[in-house]
Amino acid sequence: MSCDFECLSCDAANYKLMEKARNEKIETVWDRAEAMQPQCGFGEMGLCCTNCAMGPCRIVKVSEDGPKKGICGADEDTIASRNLARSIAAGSSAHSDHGRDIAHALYHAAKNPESGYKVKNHKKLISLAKEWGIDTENQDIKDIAANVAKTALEEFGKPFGNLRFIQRAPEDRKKIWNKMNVTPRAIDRDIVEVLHSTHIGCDADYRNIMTTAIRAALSDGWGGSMIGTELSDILFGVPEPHEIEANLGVLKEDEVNLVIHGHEPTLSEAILIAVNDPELIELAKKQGAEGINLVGMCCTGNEIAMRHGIPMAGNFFQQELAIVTGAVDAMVVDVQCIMPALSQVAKCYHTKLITTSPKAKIPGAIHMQFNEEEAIESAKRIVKEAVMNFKNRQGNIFIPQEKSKGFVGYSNEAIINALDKVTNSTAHPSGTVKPLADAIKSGVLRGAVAIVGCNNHKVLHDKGHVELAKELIKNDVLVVTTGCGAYACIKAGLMSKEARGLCGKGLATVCELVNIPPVLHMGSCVDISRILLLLSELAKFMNVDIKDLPVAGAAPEWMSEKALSIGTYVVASGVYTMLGVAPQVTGSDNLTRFLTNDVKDIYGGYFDIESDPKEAAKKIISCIEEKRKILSI
Ligand code: XCC
Ligand code: SF4
Repeated sequence: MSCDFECLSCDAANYKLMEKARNEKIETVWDRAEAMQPQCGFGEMGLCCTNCAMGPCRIVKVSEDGPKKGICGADEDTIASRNLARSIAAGSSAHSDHGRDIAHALYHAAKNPESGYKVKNHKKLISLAKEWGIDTENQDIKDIAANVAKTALEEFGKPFGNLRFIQRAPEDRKKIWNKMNVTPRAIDRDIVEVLHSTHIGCDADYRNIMTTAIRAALSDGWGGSMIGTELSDILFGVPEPHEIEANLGVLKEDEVNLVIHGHEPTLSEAILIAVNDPELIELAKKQGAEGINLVGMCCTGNEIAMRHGIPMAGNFFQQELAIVTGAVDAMVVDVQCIMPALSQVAKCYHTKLITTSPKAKIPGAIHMQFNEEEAIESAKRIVKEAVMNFKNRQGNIFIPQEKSKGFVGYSNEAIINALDKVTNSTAHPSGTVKPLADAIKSGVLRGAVAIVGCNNHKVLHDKGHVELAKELIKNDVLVVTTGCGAYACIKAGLMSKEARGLCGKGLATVCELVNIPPVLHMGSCVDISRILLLLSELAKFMNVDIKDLPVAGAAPEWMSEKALSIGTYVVASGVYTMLGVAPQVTGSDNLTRFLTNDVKDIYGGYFDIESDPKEAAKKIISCIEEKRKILSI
């Protein structure tokens, strides 16, 4: 590696492990990123097409010479927009398929006692059933749950009409979507349409390709992701604030360490029940361990942290390093963001990498199918595998000391509750966003920004998230966060109550009064649907559209197709969105201008690109102040 570890990550927990990896000749994501340089210029600009077997075709942009069209005649705009649209569709499909799995689990909870799942939040179930016109009078709770699950599943492929959750958006927003013909219809249909229209010889108009892509992205945010979040809350409970520990220091030398990594709470909730099984704990003790230590990684870690206070071990770029500690007895994974490299790393230690989903098998890993039909039983088999591996630990163990404390689990319900407690509830109907609106209107809070997304070697690990969050809270901007951004923030201490010391006066006062940290953990990346709903409620309350609110989105270290889908639905929902890494579209001037400029006039939101967190903060703050001016607040 050509530089010290400090220029690769700003998380000190990683340095000794990076050194350990180097000494033990373990290759990590940073080594592979270095070996990949220089990265392909055609790909970087979105100008390589492999959509048919006449290709690959690539457009030469950097010089006068070389082809300017693909063999079929597709130009740079067509090729770049088709590539982007397909990525958005893939991202939307990943989130939405997650939502579908939750809906299936809810159905099993209702109809199949063998599954072991139980509906936890009856209130939210009944309220959603009523919203969807499902009969709740004198109905058995299980029948209501089954009907809600079935109705949710129908959202994926219904032949007519639009998605139900669209009704939750402000009227002006719905009008824009209708006018632009992007109102999502059925989730699968909207995703399929992107694949169809980007097939060779179909849509060649970049603006129209983006229309189709935007519809598929909205199908994610206001469809698949929202179904995932709402039904997870019904099944597993609405998140509430918990104080937890985060970073690789949560691994324990004397306990069986089971890292759960991936996305879907259907698996992690079952694993959580299994690790508390007295027989398995006894078995762990027989193996010489003090107990079983369950910790989370990536979004699935967010899910069980915010519902159960389980420690968050690390984000996307720490998955290999967790194994390099030598103390992980099993890493259990389901879907998304699981590096195939893990099986190579695991081979060098005693760690068992256990895949559980038919959608994500990895050569070299052990596959133990997780069945929702008998969730708890299959989770117990997986946990047993981890427990029995404890005795195989080798001598080369190093667990870093670094861990931070912070509060996680700020669902919209939790945020509204926290605000309700301190404001005079006779002055406003309890359970509304009025206190939040008041704080924004009065200027005590200048606005709010969601910092979300992944890690990417193109940005120093965690720095994009942490520096941006610090700049914003210093300027009285409330930060909410999800995904791997949330890990970065909690590890840096920004979710502790002490972080108030880093805030401007207004935000510090609000945090003090409401007893919240200045950076609020709102969950996993499907939970960005919570943010959409909060914005929607706020806009309706203030009698404006989402685009008028002094808010912004930021994905300083994004890398996944899911992040592209998120960014697109957030922009199409009216929110200015700052990216720390440029998307692979810059080869098309028209498409780049469309995303960073033209969409503003249509949807109100638009993309901006800035990799320096301080500069990004300046731009975001000036956008927020501009909105305030227009609102005369
Ligand atoms: Fe994956 Fe969701 Fe990105 Fe983290 S933030 S790297 S998508 S785990 Ni969602
Ligand atoms: Fe080339 Fe056109 Fe085929 Fe793409 S679709 S590979 S541009 S011929």
